[in-house]
Amino acid sequence: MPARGILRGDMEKTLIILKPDCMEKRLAGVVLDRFQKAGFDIVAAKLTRLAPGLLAEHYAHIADRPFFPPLAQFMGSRPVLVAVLQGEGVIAKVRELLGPTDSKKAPKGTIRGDFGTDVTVNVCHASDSPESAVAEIARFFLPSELFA
Ligand code: 3AN
Repeated sequence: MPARGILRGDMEKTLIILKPDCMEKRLAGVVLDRFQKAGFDIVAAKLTRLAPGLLAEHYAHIADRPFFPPLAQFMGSRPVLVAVLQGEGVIAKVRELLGPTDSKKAPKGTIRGDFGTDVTVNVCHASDSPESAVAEIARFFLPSELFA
């Protein structure tokens, strides 16, 4: 077992959002279990309802796309579980466990392939690069809220 606490504070981290469909279907435990079974630790977590301003910031890279308004409406439709996962290679591995953005194209055995509906209703968001992980974690958590 690796050392805990401040010794692991510089280990790779990613931000995940268990989306409204995941919460409505009561799949939070199942999805988190897959990440934990892959060897990753939960180092921060909270339940929150995403406000329009926060969604505009989080989805700034797609804010001009026609699918943004329905996506923002969906993401703000009920409280979501936002968490930070930590572990070696966590950013890429979590994306691999999720499968492709479009749940219909996601293979069985991936989280979206098993539980997702389509490209919008796709269970879980995860950071796609080290840069976005840093920005997204800072968007949702204070440094003091990370038990890294
Ligand atoms: P990902 O979350 O897999 O990194 P992004 O960042 O390209 O995907 O898109 C952000 C979110 O926007 C996706 N999770 C998905 O819910 C939604 N989205 C992406 N592309 C489409 C699309 N063509 N139609 C509808 N929703 C989309």
